[in-house]
Amino acid sequence: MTDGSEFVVVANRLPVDRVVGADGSPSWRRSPGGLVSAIAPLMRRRHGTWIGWAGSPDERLEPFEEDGMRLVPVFQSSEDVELYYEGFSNATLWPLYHDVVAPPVYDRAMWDAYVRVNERFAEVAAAVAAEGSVVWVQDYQLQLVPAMLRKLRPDLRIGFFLHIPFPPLELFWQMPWRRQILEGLLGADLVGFQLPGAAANFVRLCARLLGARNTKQDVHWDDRVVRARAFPISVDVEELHDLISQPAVRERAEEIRADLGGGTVLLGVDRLDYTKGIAQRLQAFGELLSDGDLKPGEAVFAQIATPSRERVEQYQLLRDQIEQQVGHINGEHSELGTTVIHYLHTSYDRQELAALYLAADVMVVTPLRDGMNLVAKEYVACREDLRGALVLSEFAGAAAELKRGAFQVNPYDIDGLKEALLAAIRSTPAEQARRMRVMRKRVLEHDVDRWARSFLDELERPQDPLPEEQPA
Ligand code: ADQ
Repeated sequence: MTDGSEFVVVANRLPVDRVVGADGSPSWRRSPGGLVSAIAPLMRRRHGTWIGWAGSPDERLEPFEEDGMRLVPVFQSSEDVELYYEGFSNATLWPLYHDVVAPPVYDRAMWDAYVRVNERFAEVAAAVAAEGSVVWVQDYQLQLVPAMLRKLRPDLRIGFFLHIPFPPLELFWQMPWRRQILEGLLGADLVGFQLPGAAANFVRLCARLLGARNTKQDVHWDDRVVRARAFPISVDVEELHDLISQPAVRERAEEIRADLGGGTVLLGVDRLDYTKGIAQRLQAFGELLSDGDLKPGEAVFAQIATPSRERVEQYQLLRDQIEQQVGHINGEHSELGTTVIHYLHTSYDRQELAALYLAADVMVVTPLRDGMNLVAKEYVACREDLRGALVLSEFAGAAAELKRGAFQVNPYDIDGLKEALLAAIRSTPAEQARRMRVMRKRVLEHDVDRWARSFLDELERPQDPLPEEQPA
């Protein structure tokens, strides 16, 4: 145990994807994204280990080194993927934690798989962590790991961060295994959330459901103080700056604008997920064309939707719904040579994504509920030219930080959405610059590196003593 790792990250997925070269030989490539780039330098400095699934079911892999990190694969059978990942994680927890915008499935076999796979992750973490080291568990797929790991290794300092919203008591109460989930999280020393409201929901639930003593930000549990705090996640500002400084990316942005016909470019970039409010924003855009407020060619909507969770039923239904809607609006309003909505069901590399952000006059981010939403912050980070407008849902976590600069909307209010889209389309360069400056100040000062450091600083702060019990 003593020659184990001093810093361990536990996440559902490893931070690498398998790629197959031209000669057919497989290798690993670091996955894109802020979480990986924020944590990778810390990993190298602290001899870190990342524990997670490598992405292919039924495959047993040995630990390996990649990009200065030690990676330890956790096995998942096809059945585990179906019941634990697609099932309990994405058909139960995901909709429940996002305001039940789709009905959660409560299935006992899925729950059993969730327990079993969480146990497996905890066992692997217990085996690789050095005495007294720091273990950082990520996200909703692994909420039971903190308590399971503490039981195996009480010497560890355990942190947990939830990337998605944490629901209010009235919704969480539905969960048949509500007690077990709270007890799982309470195994951590620090439970991190995107927003203070989510941390408050958690503290309140622990008091009501478990009868745990608490202060505003702490829960007293099992002779320990468990801290609940907010750490709003952010983007890798430096990486985005490097991307948009590449001449090829700038040229590509010009090319995209020309290909889209020269009108005002509205852009949506999302995983194809029912929480993202894609249908609402397309409906608002379609109605602006029907009402005559916008003419075909005057504005064009590019909606990029990354394929996501394609074996989960709600996602298949959503894909059909969006494709029908796009077909309908294009059929009504497009003219020969002028398509009003460009819908691309595909994933792009970071260069292309940065070029799209530079090409967009209006970035449309309208989730019905979102833990944070990095796309909104990526757009802001890329607009060093102070041009462009952000239309942002008040139900995205990012709204707490960006509300002064964004055109804020309630995505359920289609008329309000139409007004905000028009206001953004018609905003002057001076107004755009004023708004963008405020948003950029926030994002540049609070990047993903600061997020990771502030979480770990709080986790490594010495334990608070448990306050004396007050006589009744
Ligand atoms: P997501 O729900 O995946 O994340 P988001 O925060 O927007 O949502 O992150 C998506 C990431 O994928 C962004 O970095 C974006 O650039 C990238 N991406 C999106 N579409 C893409 C495409 N077509 N091609 C390539 N890349 C694409 C969850 C929570 C969020 C929270 C994050 C981080 O749901 O609320 O902000 O985790 O904590």
